[in-house]
Amino acid sequence: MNVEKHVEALREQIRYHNYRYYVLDDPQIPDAEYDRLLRELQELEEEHPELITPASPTQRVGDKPLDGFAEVHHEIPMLSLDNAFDDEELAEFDRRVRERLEIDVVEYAAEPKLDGLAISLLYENGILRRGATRGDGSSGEDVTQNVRTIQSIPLHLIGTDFPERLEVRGEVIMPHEGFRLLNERQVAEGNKPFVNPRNAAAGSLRQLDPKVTAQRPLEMFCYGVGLVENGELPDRHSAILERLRDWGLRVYRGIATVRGLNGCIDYYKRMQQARDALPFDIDGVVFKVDRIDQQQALGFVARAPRWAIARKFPAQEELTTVLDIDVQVGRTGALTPVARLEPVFVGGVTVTNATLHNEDEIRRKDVHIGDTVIVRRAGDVIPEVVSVVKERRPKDARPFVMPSRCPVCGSDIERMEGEAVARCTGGLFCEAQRKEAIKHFASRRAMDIEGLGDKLVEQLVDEGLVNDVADLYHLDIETLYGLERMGIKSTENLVAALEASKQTTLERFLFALGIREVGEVTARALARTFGASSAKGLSDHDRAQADIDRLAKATQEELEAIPDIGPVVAGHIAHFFGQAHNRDVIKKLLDAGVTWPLQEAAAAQPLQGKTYVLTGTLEKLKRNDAKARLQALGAKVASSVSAKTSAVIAGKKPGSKLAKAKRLNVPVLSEKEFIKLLEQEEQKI
Ligand code: 5U1
Repeated sequence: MNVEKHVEALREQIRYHNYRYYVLDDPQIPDAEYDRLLRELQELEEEHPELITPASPTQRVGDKPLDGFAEVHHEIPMLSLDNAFDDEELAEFDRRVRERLEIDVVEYAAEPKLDGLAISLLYENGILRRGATRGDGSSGEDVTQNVRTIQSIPLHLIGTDFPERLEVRGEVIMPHEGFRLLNERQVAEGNKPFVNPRNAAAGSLRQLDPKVTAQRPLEMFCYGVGLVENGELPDRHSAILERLRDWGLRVYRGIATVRGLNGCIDYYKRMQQARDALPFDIDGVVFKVDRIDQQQALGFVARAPRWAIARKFPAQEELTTVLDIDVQVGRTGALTPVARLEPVFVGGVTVTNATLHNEDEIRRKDVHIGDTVIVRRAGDVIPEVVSVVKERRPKDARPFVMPSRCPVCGSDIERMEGEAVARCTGGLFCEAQRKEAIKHFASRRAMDIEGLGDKLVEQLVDEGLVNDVADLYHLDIETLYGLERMGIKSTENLVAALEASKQTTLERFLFALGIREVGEVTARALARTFGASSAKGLSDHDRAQADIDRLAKATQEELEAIPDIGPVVAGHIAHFFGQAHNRDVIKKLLDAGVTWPLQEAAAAQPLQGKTYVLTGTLEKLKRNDAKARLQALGAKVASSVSAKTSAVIAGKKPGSKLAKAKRLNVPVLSEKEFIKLLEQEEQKI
């Protein structure tokens, strides 16, 4: 094959794999193979620069920053959408459509309404020529250089049956995870974080330097067409979207066609439920009359079509005022400033408090008592203050001052260097910490004491009936019956739940103790190491005590040898068991009958907490077998290399992962070394 043909064949393959990855969400080849194709193309283009075309997949990022954005006139205006804020308004819309079309039932295409930035893409003969913002609907800004950097936007459509000129419209968004990482980077580099993913997406697309945009995790979903010249499109909106997908454009998977108002309401409910699990923000759903001839018959009013409507979700952000700022003390003594708010309906509930996280966050957001703020409540996430509307700050607004003593127990407050969190030093002397420790102990993933809710814990501590977690096991019917909301049935149930919780597992027990930074994963690793010491001839009680004693005596070094445990966590564990009162409480718990079964160590997983990445071809092992053996040893197998990767296993013809591993100083194992590791670790189980 001559070079030109080879270059074109490579581009076609890359285009196809982009399509599999971004549009179908179903990659056909591993990342390493894709990287190899791209590298091969890059090398050929370096050798033959005359073959480079703007639509080549290597040419996404232009090298010259712009002085400004040129204006783009939209030949077909980019309309906006009318909104329906409740089912009645939606019913009104459906009634108007039916009356105008003189039909009984309308078929609608139903789509999520993505919360991003509307963009128009112009393709000429299948090649991306121009990307533009919506602007005021009749003219926007030319952001071609920037949209070209978005991987889910094809530079070249797939196939041949597309119109000669085709304008595709859709939304550019930033997914949550990318937004979180971007903001972490912004803060680390001393820049202001973005308020929400939409602002981040808009800010990223309006960068004059495309290299900056290329670093931003933007994605595009298409929802319609504008200009169409010399080419046929299907006669239904839903089929047009299918066609766009065939040409390599990304269209949201969950688009449906529904019948009539009831179909619309069902779809709305489904998307509302799905909303919190989606990886990006949506602020409603859009219903469009599906038949294009019916759309044409309906036409437009002012700036919106008569054939479409956005049914909006309840807002997740609202304005309200900060009445005061209190400080809450958590289980580990962490002090969290909480804004007491003028009640506001947001995200479907009335919100009266919002977390301000810590002192630095208050400074960064510059929140004063009396300020008007934007409050956000998304899904089940704790409401938070997003930002302050500075223009509305009243003259008598007061800055927040962090107390120098714990507001609950009066102990000193300390803030370690490099930590954002201030802590009460009172430990279990502090009533707030005690209450939180008991709530955590009883919680579902810890000792799972059903019926011991937060309110009851507070009552038990307030009335002096429970001082530490071990006191819970001395509660009886006489003590509990008659407390607030404790009738005979709930009392009996709670006593039974307390009894049942005594049979637990070592990992639950260790998690329940609430040792700082010992979450479930660390607790499991500790249980695997220290569970079921030498059990011969010991009673359940003594064996449990022996497990604890072994853990309590573990040196910092022994602890750090456990996967997932570093010096800081090892220090917290040693500190916890170094405190006599903690050892006393554990003894009281075991004396009360808390115990766990013996078999825990049987399932030891020596590579727990480790992550491996496989690259290249293994000669002796099948890749799936290698993966399964690693997983059986407790290791994770990841598809990309990061600084946290424990090692990269490099077979023959390794891909770019090997280079990345070297760059990040991640250990690299040959197949031989890898097999040795497997055999060595498998002997341990
Ligand atoms: N999903 C979707 N979002 N969205 C926004 N479809 C859609 N259509 C729009 C807009 C502004 O406008 C057309 C109906 C004109």
